[in-house]
Amino acid sequence: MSGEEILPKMLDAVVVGAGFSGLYMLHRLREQGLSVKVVEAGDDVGGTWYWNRYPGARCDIESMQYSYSFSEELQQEWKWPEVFSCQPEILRYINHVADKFDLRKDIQFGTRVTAAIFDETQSCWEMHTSRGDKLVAKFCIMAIGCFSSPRIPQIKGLDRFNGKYYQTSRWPHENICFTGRRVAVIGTGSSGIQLIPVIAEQADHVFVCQRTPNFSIPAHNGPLQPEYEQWWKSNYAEYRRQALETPFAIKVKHETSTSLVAATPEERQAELEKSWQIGGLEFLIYFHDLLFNKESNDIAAEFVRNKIRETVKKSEVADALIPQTYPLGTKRLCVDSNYFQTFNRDNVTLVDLRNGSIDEITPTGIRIKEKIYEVDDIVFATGFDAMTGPLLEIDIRGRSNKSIRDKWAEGPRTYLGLMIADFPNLFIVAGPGSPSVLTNMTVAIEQHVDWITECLKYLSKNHYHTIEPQVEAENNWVLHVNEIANLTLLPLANSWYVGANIVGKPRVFMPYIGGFNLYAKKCQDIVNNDYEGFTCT
Ligand code: N01
Repeated sequence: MSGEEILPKMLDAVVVGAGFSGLYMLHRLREQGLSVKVVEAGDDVGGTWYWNRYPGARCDIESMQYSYSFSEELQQEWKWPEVFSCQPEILRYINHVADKFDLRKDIQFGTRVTAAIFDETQSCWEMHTSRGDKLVAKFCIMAIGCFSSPRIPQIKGLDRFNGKYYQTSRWPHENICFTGRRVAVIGTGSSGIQLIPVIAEQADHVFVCQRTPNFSIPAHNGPLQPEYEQWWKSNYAEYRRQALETPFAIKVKHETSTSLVAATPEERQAELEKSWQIGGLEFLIYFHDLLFNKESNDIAAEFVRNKIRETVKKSEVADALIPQTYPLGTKRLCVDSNYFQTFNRDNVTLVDLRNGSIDEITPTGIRIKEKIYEVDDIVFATGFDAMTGPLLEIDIRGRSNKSIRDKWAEGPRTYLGLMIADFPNLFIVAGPGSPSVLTNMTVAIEQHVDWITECLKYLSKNHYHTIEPQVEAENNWVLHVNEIANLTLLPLANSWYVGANIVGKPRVFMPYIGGFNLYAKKCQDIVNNDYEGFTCT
């Protein structure tokens, strides 16, 4: 034995993650004839939809839009049973895609990338995994999602709890039955708001531990009507194209030019009611200025507060459920099925943590000051270290061994949310600085994956080995992302958008709120200008 290390075969690309982004990235790169390997932490495809199996989990974008558009055959053949699909249906769809395009053979499951180091001498990325493997590739594409770094709060005593505890984003694969059990749910974000009504139907009693009340709009979900499905399928490409021209990458049912501020009280009420009946996230889009104009936002927020007052029978419970401290939509707007109605059930108790936070978990329950809530199970719906968390968990090192953790110590810095200066040939899908989480994710993902694919073609055609952003272009983009955010009401809330849910995380508005349509145009303009702001060597 010579003792010399045998390096693995150099691949064209390693893609990290086999969710919506990673699968489509693999498909596109294989089409180009590139050698690609996908490394996925889960034991199967699906990403977010693989992990988040909690009861009630569903998408808040209509499935006719929250789906791939790249294959006409796929979008014509697939049948969604409901308007807003539940997690098992979305996972069934993703599995179908993986099978249809024969994607699994290039995916290594049950493996986490722990480090990615750029080798300047070879201009390649060396990746290390939790299984001790080493992979080497010219390009590294992080398709690891924005919500793959879950958080459970450190509460004293959890290790001594005699019951069972669960986390929404690490839900067991077997069916969990809460019949006859007393359950505490901690957290009332999108996950908690979807989960609580379902658990309340089974459990003996549910204690909902709420730290900050949330605005939520009814989904009005139901079976997908054949006429509506046919309407989409009869002109799918055109409707998808129309979605691309909107700020949220969503084709909405209706919008109004009515200004809530200028309208009479009767007109306001009528328009708000119309918007409420459409429901879901479209409530935020129906009026054009809710995220910019505080007066307009106040009117819409008060309308939602009144809906909560009308729905929840006990006024003291309604008052505790009403958000008062931030504008509507500045924490991610929730979309629900019977959330506020659930508080009219005798087996549901709202525990308002503003009157005292959880001091301890005892062997039999949750203690807040002197009171112990005796429970059999605890469900943590306590969120994620969003957007940056998944990237910072990996030891990523670029030129001169520079660490992304050091580079992002004051907040994420990217050019277009796609690439990072000093980290050549490293791409991020839906990263911080891109519109991603503020849009229909599947559209944002396809736009990024297509951009990356075109970029690799360009490099190959021009015999370049590396591409990376120029520092000045990156600085200007970071500035632009912040300036645009500050024109809106969004930075006002203590949301995960600004990292406020993670102790010590720098307060920076992470996604790009300038609109998907403008963003996509900017990306294309940069390509048309010979990859302006990038250096290729
Ligand atoms: O997480 P969250 P999520 N003690 O961060 C509370 C997407 N998503 O998983 O607001 C007590 O929103 C925390 O309180 P506060 C979507 O983009 C989409 O629900 O920080 N409570 C909050 O109530 C979404 O926005 C879909 O004061 C504690 C909750 O836990 C994102 O994922 C479905 C606490 C966390 O809410 C994240 O949603 C699900 C503590 N120590 C998720 N720590 C759909 O498509 C935290 N909390 C529909």
